[in-house]
Amino acid sequence: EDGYDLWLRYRPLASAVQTRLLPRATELVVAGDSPTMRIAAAELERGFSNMLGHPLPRATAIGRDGAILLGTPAGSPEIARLGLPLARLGPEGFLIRSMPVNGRTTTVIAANSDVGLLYGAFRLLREVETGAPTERLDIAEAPKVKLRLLNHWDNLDRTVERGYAGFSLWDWHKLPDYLDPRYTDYARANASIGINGTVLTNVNANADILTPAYLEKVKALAAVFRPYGIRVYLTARFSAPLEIGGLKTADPLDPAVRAWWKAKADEIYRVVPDFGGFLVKANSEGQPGPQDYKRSHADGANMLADAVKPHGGIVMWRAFVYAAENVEDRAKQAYSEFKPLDGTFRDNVVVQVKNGAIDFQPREPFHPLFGAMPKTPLMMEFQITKEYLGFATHLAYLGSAWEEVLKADTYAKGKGSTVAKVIDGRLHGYRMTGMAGVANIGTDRNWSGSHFDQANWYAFGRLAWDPELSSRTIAEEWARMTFSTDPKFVRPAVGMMMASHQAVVDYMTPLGLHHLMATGHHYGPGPWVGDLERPDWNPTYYHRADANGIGFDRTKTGSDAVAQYAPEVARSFADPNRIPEKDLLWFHHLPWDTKMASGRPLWDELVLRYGRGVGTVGEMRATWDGLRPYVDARRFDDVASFLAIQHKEAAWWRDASVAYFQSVSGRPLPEGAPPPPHDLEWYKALQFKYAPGHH
Ligand code: BDP
Repeated sequence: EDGYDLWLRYRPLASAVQTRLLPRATELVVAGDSPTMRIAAAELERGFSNMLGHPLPRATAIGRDGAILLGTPAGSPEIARLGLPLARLGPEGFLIRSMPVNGRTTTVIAANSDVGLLYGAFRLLREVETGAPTERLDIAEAPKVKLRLLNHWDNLDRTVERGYAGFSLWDWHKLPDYLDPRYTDYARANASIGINGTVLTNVNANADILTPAYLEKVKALAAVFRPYGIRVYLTARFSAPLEIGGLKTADPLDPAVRAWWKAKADEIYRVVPDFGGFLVKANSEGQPGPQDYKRSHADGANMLADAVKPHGGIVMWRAFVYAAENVEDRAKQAYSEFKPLDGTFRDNVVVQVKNGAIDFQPREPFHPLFGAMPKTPLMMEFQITKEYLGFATHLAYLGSAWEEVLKADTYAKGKGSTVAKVIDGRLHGYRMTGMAGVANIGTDRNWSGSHFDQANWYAFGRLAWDPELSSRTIAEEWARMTFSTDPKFVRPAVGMMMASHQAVVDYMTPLGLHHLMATGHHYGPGPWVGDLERPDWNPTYYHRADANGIGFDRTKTGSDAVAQYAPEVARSFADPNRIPEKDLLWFHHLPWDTKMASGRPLWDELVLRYGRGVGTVGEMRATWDGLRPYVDARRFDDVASFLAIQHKEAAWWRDASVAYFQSVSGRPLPEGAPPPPHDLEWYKALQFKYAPGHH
């Protein structure tokens, strides 16, 4: 196996399980017809026949016990007669129920829409694939979040910004005439986890995507994705009116500019009638935006929102902004910029906020905007691709990292005001809800660059469907479907996954440190870097280590970023004795001899954490070695090789970081901590022309 099949492998079940399940899958009755229903039916046939080793015959009406019946009340009087409680399941929910129909035991999959049926079909297959019993099913589910989107940072030349899984899937040259079968497989995989939208292009946008020739290609992709319930979105380059429109300005209040975008939106919707809308990165890291014309982010977003509004489109406006001229702590800038704009956005604008205030660091406290914009829908942006987590070769399961953020309590409306409740809209009654994941997918045979990175794509979809799911449960589902349902495999594999994110945090940026990666490509350690043109690009800006101590003071005596959080949260973050140790140096600059919870001085603790991270990777390797009997040879070897790379690089991170911080602290290593094998200059001199993202 090469990993192409993802979690949809449908391998034959153990014969005892097959014998038990066969009477529950004797025939398939599809009540109605549509492209989406045909896909759902084909998936059930494929899944059941492969797993049961027996074809699932089609029938036009229920003729025997053990039928699977699929349909909507609107499309089938037979389903309507069952009087199932579908109303509260909305347009994308589904119900799976074991019940008698026409006197025959039947498994009914019902929904209000065809795409609900497709989700239901995938769900039933998951039950079977994970080894759950299917005799007495009664499952009713609806997604808690409306926009469940992948963001592809794919350039039109098919390179992928921060991509570690090959080139972009979108073959612009051969589109629209040649439709790579992979587009269908992509849509199928996404639909299986409930993803219902995809932004095809990089946030660092190219206006060419909005020209007629490209729109024809976009139309072809949209047609492939449509029956899978997936809509297409594009990034809008704010200066497009200049670049492809022949205008002299892109000022959002200029009537000619507004007319240009309106006409452009009309044109897009003529080509792709169910186009989802625009995602915009503006006035951030050199991208053009409304502030180039002294207008606000709301002015820019609202202009685009007005253009797509008549067609039912939306605008996702990113809050990832920080400016070179701005001397304010970078962690504070997005809040400072956006909080005052709360309530000034059109009703079809949603502001897309990264999980933390800096930039997808291995660990960040939740972004202070969550809970702070009750009148503006905020959607979550997670990064699935592992830009700051060792790229594809390091095993880091991100479900647990995302769960940590979603469970964080903003206290915006008192205790229990979790980020999950902001995102699913319950806290503020948002009219729009969403979660975006920066995709880790490319042309690599295994899609994600590594087998275990498939779990992050999977976990993203599952959390977008329900932000309160447990990351452990998700990991278990995934491991069962992707590798083996044998508990002797599942338990250790999931244990390894659940420990993996903390391990990376420990060997890269323990105790709340952040942004210590090497310049540009972010491959490997660079805590010593302090000479970049912008202060807030330098690791030294973030760790502030000197002979006395380390950490960024974001309390009142420092940048006071804590004040951007609700008072309860701010008080806890501001108090070095109350703040969780994992976030300590994010908010505090502390002397090296500060006593930690362990009783050790901060310096010793820091060095030990670095070592602990490396140690955990060693344990992961040992765990994986023990799983050889349960995994096919190719995937086993792939994972083992990557774990060996991770182990080597974890040690490199630890050694280089310890060498550097020791040069600053001037302290001896704690007992038992091995000295780095090379001196600091050796680590600093390393060059990586081959690192992905090297310019
Ligand atoms: C940073 C990436 C950069 C992205 C930026 C963004 O290094 O490539 O363009 O985020 O999210 O993490 O816009």
